[in-house]
Amino acid sequence: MKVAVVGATGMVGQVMLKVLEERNFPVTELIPVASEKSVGKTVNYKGKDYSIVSMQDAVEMKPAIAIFSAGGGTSLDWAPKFAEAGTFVVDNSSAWRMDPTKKLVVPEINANVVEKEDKIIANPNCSTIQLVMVLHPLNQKYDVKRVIVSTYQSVTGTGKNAVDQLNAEIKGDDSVAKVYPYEIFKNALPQCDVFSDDDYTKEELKLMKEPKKILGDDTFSLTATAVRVPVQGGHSESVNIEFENEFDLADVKKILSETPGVIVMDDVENNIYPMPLYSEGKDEVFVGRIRRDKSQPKTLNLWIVADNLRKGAATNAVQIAEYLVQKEFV
Ligand code: 11C
Repeated sequence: MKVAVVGATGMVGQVMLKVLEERNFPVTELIPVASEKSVGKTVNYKGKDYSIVSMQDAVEMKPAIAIFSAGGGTSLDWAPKFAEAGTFVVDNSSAWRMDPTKKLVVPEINANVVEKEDKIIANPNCSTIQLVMVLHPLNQKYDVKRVIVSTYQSVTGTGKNAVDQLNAEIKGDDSVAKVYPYEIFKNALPQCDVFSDDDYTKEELKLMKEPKKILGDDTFSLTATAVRVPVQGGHSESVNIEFENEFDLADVKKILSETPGVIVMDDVENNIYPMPLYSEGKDEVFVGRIRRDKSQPKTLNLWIVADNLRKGAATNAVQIAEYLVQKEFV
């Protein structure tokens, strides 16, 4: 089938191509799409070079699926044009996520909400995906009441220029343009993305809104502080979860260890816990440091880590595309 990857030269786009290849997605013709300045250049997919085409040309080629990772503005402008041409769009930007007419999907949790008529399907924010992969099974069993999440987000979440900033600062090179308002090396910035009028960052607002839509449950509350740290890849989250019901710690660990896509790494006697360095390149969500919050009843602390470019972006998007194939929507 014809598959377009929009934003094919970007960090997420490159991982999308890798994930499509690794998972042997049934691509018969790849249509890489990027900005005008990249048109005519090539990207390699399964050992073959494919020429990058413009948006308009890609729409006219009528791909079955277009996986977008090219920013919110591009998605707002172009996703409807692909959809009108009959293409299913899986969109990795924030453009459509909270639109009530669009589905926001983590396949392990709510793939069943997708219908054939849903031509534009939203992929959640990276820090949301790893959070809900753990929250969902626990919510089903113990009913989440309130979540407090603090993130430690890697620079790949910002993009290539941020990786360049970190690497330049590590080398003591001052010539590279700064993406962040401050140095990121040897630092921690309590700011991911820009601030909104209410003094929360956009990233925090995504974390506070998207989980309810994915879980189809607005009965719990959620608050977030998102922090950028000098880590190259892999987002980490310290999460405090209060439940409506009393829980059993061994059962919590059992539930999580039986959740597809989640790996429990929790053996503190042997210093075993998830870390971003070891999540890089992996598709699973890792959870550890699972323990009771001693300050109040029915409350749990845990630590979640995942590769933000894989399960947090490309892998989840490709899984949505796989669901469309599985349901024979394409
Ligand atoms: C970050 N989570 O780490 C962001 C990157 O809405 O898809 C992804 C932004 C998004 O800064």
